Amino acid sequence: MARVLDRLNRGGRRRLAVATVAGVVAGAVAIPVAVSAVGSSLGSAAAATAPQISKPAASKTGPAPTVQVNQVGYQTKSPKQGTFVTKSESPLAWTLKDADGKEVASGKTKPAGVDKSSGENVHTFDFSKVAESGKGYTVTVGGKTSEPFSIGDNTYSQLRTDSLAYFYHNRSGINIDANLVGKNYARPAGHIDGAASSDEKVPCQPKVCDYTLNVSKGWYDAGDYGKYVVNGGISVAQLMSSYERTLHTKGADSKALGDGRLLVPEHGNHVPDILDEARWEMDFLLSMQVPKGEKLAGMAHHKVHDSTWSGLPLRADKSTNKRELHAPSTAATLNLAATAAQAARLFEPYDKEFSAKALKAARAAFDAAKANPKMFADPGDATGGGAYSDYDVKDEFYWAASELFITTGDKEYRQEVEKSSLHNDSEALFPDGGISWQSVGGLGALDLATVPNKLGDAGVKAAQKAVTEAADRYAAAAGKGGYGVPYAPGGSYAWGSNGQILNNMVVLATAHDITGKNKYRDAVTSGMDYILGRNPMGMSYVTGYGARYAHNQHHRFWAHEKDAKLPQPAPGAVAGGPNSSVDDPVAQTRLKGCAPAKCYVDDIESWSTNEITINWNAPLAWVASYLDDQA
Ligand code: 9MR
Repeated sequence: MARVLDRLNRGGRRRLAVATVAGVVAGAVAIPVAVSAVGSSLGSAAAATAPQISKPAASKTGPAPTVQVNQVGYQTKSPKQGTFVTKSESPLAWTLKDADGKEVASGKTKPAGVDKSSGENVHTFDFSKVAESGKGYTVTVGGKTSEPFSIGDNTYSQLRTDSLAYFYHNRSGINIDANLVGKNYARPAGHIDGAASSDEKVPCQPKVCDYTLNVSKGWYDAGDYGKYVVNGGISVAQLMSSYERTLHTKGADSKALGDGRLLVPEHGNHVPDILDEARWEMDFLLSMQVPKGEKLAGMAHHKVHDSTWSGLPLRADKSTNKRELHAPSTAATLNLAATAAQAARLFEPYDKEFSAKALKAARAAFDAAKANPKMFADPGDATGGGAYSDYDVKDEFYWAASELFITTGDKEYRQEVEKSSLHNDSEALFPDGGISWQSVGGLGALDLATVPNKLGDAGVKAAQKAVTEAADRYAAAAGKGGYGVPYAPGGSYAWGSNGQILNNMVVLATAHDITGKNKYRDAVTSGMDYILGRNPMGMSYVTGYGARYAHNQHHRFWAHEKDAKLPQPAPGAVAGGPNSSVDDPVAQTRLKGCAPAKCYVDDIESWSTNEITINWNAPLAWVASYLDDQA
């Protein structure tokens, strides 16, 4: 295959991706959705459109409106719905006005009873019939008016770029360049050699190992400066999948993710920008593998972080905390196996050496995990960083085996996939609460269902059925309640509920890619409406998006609320959102007795409701990219 690639490299990049995808697994089944001629992902840097940095107006503050809409906007062809909080039990008149205050449409609300997630009586209204593009529309019901919103086809173009820029902003080990992000967001590299807190020669916690590793690069996890293989895994996988989707899905726009298009410093290297971003994390993940010759060679260290919790604000380069590697774990090792296997096939056209290195690491990791299937991270190991512990790694095994099988076609991995109790079990792969860093089996299933592989027609169809069954459940959840949200975790909202909802939207969107059925796309759209303002808080959870948006997220550098000289979170970062177990003191004081979808406070100290992380922004970016493709 190397020869084929050499030829294609010379022969022209347009055909490269097509040949490579077919070439990775000789004789792979073509997935029914993969009907597009794969577009060039490689628009030359010169021809590409440079990324635009958005400069949002300040968020409105004060009481939220009771007429709740997607404050960013509705795509022309999508359903357009909103929610009104009212005590009234009978239908009320609503009017839609344009920016000049002229009535464009009107109708009657539909009483929906008490919405369980908010504990409030609500009505819904529907103005789907309006398809005229414009800005500054508002809806008025019962004397109350919504925030303004647009109708149009570029609703999600900027969000696609901004949500991916989140990852560059949060890179470790590199200067964040003012030429790319503007001077407010620029900062010196953190955790580089010479810094008091460096990731270039990190020892283990006492008694864990006697070597040091260079674990620089990667993304900081969240508001803290920890780097966790487990959470890095799902995040980088979703970035890679956002790109991989464009290779196999009709109408998906790979160019928007291509060279010169996103906020990364690697413009002009002929590698799609989204892969450049993923590579920054992959290099880190690979560096966490226990080196050859050591007893646990092939395993991956679970995490690296500060030995104590630091306060905030704190710019990464100013940290003086000691960094430590924590013991290897089976879950981290399988995260490495899965993502390195996926990287091997995606980077093959661009960097064969890296692709081969990744595949070798993935195979070694899988073997090591099989030899050490029960090395679990200690849930109590949460000083200076999160625990990310997980006692059930069946799903990690399934994900890793799936990715290795897709990339190599090897019988050994096929057997691992097929013998797993999770195989094609929709409810186990896709829990109602959503896939997450702790529940990753669905990542394998999504790829088996959409990336060409050797399962055979019946095998691929069964994988697709597991996806569409899950999507049916999520779509049904969206149809209930007053907010159209595809999330029904049984009465409570999880830590990072917005990330969970976005993950459900990834499954719905994939079901739409597979079947073309609009009901799935519509549930993705209404999920995004929830994220961007049609929710019980009446606000957008994405920084810089909507008239009234979350802007005080828990972050050590974007800590404007603590220090006016520091910036607010950059545009395109999604807050974790309502968390009904309110796990931090600020939330506990301010949110006593909150209904699940109202357990949220936009305060920098509310780390359990208002943090931002890579694993919530990754599905946001995936979904923004999908939705922008629908326009
Ligand atoms: O997202 C994680 C959530 O599922 C867990 O319940 C929670 C408590 O263990 O931790 C969350 O992850 C945090 C991590 O531990 C440290 N970095 C910030 C993460 C987001 O809040």
